[in-house]
Amino acid sequence: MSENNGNYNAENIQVLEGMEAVRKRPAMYIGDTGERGYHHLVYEVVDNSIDEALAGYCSMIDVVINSDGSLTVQDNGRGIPVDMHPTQKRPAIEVVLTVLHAGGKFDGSNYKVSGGLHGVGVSCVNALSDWMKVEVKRGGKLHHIEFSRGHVTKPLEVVGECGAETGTKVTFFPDHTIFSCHAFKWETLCARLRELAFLNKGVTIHFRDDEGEARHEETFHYDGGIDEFVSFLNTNKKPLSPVIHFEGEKEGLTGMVQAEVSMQYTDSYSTLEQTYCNNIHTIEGGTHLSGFRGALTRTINKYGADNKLLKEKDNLTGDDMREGLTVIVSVKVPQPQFEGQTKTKLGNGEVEGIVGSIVSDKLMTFFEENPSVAKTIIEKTLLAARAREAARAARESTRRKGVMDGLSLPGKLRDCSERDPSKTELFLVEGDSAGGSAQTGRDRATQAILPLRGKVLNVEKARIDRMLANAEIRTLITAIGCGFGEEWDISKARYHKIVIMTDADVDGAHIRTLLLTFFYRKMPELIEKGYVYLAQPPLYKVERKKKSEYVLTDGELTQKLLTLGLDDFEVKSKDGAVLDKDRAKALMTLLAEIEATCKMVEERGFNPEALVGDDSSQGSGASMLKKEFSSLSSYGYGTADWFGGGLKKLLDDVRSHGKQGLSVYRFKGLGEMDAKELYATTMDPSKRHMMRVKLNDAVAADQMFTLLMGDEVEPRRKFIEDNALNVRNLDF
Ligand code: 0RA
Repeated sequence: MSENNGNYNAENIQVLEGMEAVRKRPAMYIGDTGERGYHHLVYEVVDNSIDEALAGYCSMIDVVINSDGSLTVQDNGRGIPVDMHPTQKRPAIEVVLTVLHAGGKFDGSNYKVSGGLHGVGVSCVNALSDWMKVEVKRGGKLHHIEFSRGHVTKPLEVVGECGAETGTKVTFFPDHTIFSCHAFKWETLCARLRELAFLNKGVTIHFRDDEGEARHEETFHYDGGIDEFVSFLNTNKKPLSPVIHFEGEKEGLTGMVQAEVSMQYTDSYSTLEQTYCNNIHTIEGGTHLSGFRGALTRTINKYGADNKLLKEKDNLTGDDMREGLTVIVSVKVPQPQFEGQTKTKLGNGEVEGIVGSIVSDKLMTFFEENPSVAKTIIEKTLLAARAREAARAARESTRRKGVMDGLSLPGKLRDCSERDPSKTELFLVEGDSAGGSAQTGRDRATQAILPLRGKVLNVEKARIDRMLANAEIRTLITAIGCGFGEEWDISKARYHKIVIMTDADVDGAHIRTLLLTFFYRKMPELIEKGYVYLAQPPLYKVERKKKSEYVLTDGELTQKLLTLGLDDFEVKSKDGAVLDKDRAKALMTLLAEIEATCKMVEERGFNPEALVGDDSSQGSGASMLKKEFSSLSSYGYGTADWFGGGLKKLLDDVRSHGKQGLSVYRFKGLGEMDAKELYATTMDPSKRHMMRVKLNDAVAADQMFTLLMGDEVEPRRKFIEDNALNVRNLDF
């Protein structure tokens, strides 16, 4: 208890127990101690600043991943109170940061509408941080306090003046003995911070990464709020309506419920519905979503009937009416109830009616004022219904032939004998020749093979009826066993591993993307459940002294050649000092990177030497080269040593030395491997490498599939050009 100077009282003991409880059972407070929990710490802190913004006191939030791996959240809110807490006899800031659930405002007038998934408050973050430093600007003074693992290590003190400025700056370093994840991910935080900026219009969130190699920086500020969110989600889709916005508030059971909806129809065949309660993404939906869906169905039916655009026999379903729809529903509920498997389903019953009535009234008015848009939407809805009907009829007829229900499996499928799906794997193999090898080499008990011929249909551009008319797609649906559309049932999956096995070339990548598009759009639950995998066949076979070895990537091959090449080979720094093996290897790796970047820059029509020499040159190629050459300077070498040819020769010498007595063979496709080889390298569960397909960010995934597989050519061309720099190691 030394940190409390011995004078602890009953409250202090409670604090200690509270902080210890969080550290003993972290998962109970933040969900888990992996990647999710690690990032959750950030959301918990940011949410406090968002609360200040919602209360009207804060306009700017600054988030920085620091170079030491810690993270800072700074805002210009009122600042955490620093005066003495009336009963606890310690500064209020100490109470906020060390007492569970004391993060809220003390007077109780201001319910916490934001709040992370678990709403545990910043004191939990403190308990789970190796250290935390907090600075508060308030009352003209700059205050500072420090903690370690939830306990005060430097008591509150005034360290300066701040004039009229106010705000809070929290810096923390998560306790790595508690978490299995040890770094903040730019993409993960970016997605969440962008989302928060959309959901809380007018707030500026500035985000910077001072860690890693690439120093990213982004500012999120949207005066249009969720309307801009919808436009953002529909980038690269062709709109059929303007963005339609509804909002309103009504008294609920526990206080005022606010609801906001933005929606827009596009010509796409997919639907994107994202719902939020108190800024929390309710992935499993809930009463706000059902309220919206019900109102949409009622309104379209009524408007359609009243205006003779729909007839009784048209028999529209809600799915038909949501084809091509992108919608955000955001509600603020004083005491939200979260249900469902992942506690992301809103349960408060009264919210359904509140959202429903706001949408019904205002959507009807919109249709009446915009009859041509209403007509376009209803026509699309009718097309969706007809496609669904046609698909159903086709399904009926195939069912009679026993094709869709698994009774008769497709002829091309080489099934396994095991019937327990948790033990079985389905390999989707590109081409008949690889299919043959896979079929011969496989473990017949647990591994099934489905050879795919030619390109799979792009489902991004086809409605359900055309899709089901496609033989390859039908075969896939039957083999997987879960049915389709209205009949979908994940529990009928015949395999819990579905492995996409394609060649490591452009065609293979295309087929892989087509299959992923199909799974993501039409069977998303397979991806959510983690059933979809990508096989990782080796790129090279390396033989040396009659012993062969497989190499997975270009990077691995380079490393191998350099390691072998450095054997009895001396490398010196510019000043002539001989480098030890590790430093030599690091230098050679750097030279190989410089070589690759130069090559890429040249391929795009630039002169690498000129780019490096010109301080004003921008773009990713220039910045990569500049970074690489700045690393090179730690060996005493400069750009002249590379462009003069000296270092390039060194790299070539080491590589060719490494190649001596070595034969390197690059596989051109899976078909080149015989059955034994294919099994040993790519299919054998004890040796293979596979990648599980995960869905980290639904927004990014939707945009990526729209971009890569949709109609718009120009944005796709631009994407490929922009990203050409990132794929230099791939055979694109
Ligand atoms: C308690 C009370 C008040 C503000 C805050 C906490 C507060 C916490 C954090 C955490 C990060 N930024 C924050 N900003 C404010 C109300 C203060 C008042 O009434 O003046």
